[in-house]
Amino acid sequence: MSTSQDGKVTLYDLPTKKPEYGCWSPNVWKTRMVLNYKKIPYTTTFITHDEISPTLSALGIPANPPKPAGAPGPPVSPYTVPAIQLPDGTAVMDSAAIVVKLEELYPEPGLRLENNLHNEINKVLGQLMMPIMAVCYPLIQRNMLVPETVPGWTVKKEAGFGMSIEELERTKGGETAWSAAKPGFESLNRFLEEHKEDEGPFVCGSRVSYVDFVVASMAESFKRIDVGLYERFCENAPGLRVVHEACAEWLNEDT
Ligand SMILES: N[C@@H](CCC(=O)N[C@@H](CS)C(=O)NCC(=O)O)C(=O)O
Repeated sequence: MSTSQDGKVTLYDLPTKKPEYGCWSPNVWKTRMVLNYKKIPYTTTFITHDEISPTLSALGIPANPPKPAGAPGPPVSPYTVPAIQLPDGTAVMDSAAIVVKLEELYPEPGLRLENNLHNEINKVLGQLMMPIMAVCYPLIQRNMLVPETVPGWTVKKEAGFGMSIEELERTKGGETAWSAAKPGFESLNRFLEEHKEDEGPFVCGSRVSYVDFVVASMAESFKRIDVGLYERFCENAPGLRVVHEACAEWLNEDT
């Protein structure tokens, strides 16, 4: 196992063709926000979709188990970002596993994982994102992906959706998607209200916890993918903008 020469964590992230941005993936933002918040020294290695499997398997990371047959959503890839390599050479994949590891190794400042709200909100966001994928995926394909990765990404996603990205957008995107997402937004709005301990801007009020990073990562990612997408989300869930803006200081470092 190779160890880091400089004592820094390595974060594996996805590049984008938008020159003004580094990180844009919501899942990678979750990890990056933890690193930024805890002020853990790190460097980023950007790897394209095609490079994810060879790079992460070479670090000794076991592959993700396949998604159970019939489970909703797109297929799970064997290797995904974020992944990190710690200074001692240990590598960890998956934002949920990474935050547990980083909280254990770098406990202060803490992220209140014991409140479990990050797991609860994942159910809410899962419901919300199901219809919105028909809006997001075409935008990701057009606006974000590095051109040489578009064909491979498209084949994989189209196999998951059982139709072309164009057909997905035409039949399930636009207003159809936003109408279908209404119950999801209602759940999100309820969630963003019901855990407040005081008037503060975070999910729990004035004290930040990891659930805020899950919310802010999604918002930041949408903003980078398409500002109209971000604004529409914030119109439907005004509390999203409040959490996102309250987390701004941990969204500064994106490369
Ligand atoms: N549960 C995982 C999901 C990670 C995930 O889906 N990452 C995407 C980027 S946002 C990815 O690596 N996709 C690569 C692929 O599908 O080939 C996490 O949060 O770490």
